[in-house]
Amino acid sequence: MSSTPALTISGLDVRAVHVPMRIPLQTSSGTIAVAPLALLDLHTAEGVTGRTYLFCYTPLVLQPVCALLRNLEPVLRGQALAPLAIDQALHARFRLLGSKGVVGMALAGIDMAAWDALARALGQPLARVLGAEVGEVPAYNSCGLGLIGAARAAAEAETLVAPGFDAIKVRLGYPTLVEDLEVVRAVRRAIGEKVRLMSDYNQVLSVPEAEQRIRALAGEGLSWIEEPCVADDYEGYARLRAAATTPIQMGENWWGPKEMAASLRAGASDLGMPDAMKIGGVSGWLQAAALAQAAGMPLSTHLFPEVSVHLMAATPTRHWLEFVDWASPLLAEPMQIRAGRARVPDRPGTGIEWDEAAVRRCLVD
Ligand code: SMN
Ligand code: MG
Repeated sequence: MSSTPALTISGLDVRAVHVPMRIPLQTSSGTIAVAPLALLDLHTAEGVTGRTYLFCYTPLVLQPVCALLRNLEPVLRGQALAPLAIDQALHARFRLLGSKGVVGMALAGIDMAAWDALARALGQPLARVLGAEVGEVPAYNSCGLGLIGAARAAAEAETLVAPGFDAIKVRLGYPTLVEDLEVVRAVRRAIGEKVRLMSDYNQVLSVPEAEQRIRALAGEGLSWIEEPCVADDYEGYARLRAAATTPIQMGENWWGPKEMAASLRAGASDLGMPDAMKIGGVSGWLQAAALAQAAGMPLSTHLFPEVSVHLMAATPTRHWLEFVDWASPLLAEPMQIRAGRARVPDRPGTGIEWDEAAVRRCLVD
């Protein structure tokens, strides 16, 4: 029997890029027109390189994330490529400071790159290494559809379903309930009854406001109402959920599986959608998937579709993959969605390869 040699980490290259977004996203906390991404290349002495990117939300955080990752390179060099062990050791190293925010982002990036390298070394798609089948998962188009008013939202919604999506997400949280309703109805008219429509408030309402708006939206056929209120008010969410008939969705702001567990204990939401980065990379996701399975909670993904498609395949309660094309301009083989479904790429690792010429054009550091 042949065995694959153990791998040893030999270095970490980190690059900062600003990627212009095809459709800028106006949210209730500002417009995102450029995706500030940290690109990671985790090298091994055996010649296998693991890759991933981190979405840093704002250019203000991109350099600190890259600086921390570069500071961690000497810690990683010489370590055996065992993602779970590395993840445990790095979290232990930051126990006194804590590992949310910038620290959590950096550790998740290392974890995702390490799992990619491991899967590449095994010559298998990450999903298969996680024990899953390499198949398809349902995906909704989450590009654009920010707070742009009813007329523009309706027109944009048509362009979002045109490539063959049968589900999209509209951002809400206009100054008034009347405007929220106008936008939902205009988008629904534009896409027809068959297309599923998710909605996202990005935490902008108070609990009493949310109660009122969720009640008013009850007849609009929304697949879910996401993050109506500040994300850590689990008790407030539990009250909303008890009164709501539309499923309440949250999870992109669970920093690690323990926060998810607390949210589940509080009964804060019907549905969950951890973010591959904030939940703690592949290692964190595996815990999240187990929590969701035990709780019987449908789990969707947040951003990072290239990695998340593998994670979804390995999630027993898989629900929807969130598709955004923000990293696509940098990828040699950007993700393709056909008939509303994302395929797990049948390539070793996650399948992320840089288009180096495109990366050079977007470099800021
Ligand atoms: C979102 C996520 C990241 C940046 C802007 C908006 C949104 C989503 O909450 O879930 O897509
Ligand atoms: Mg959201």
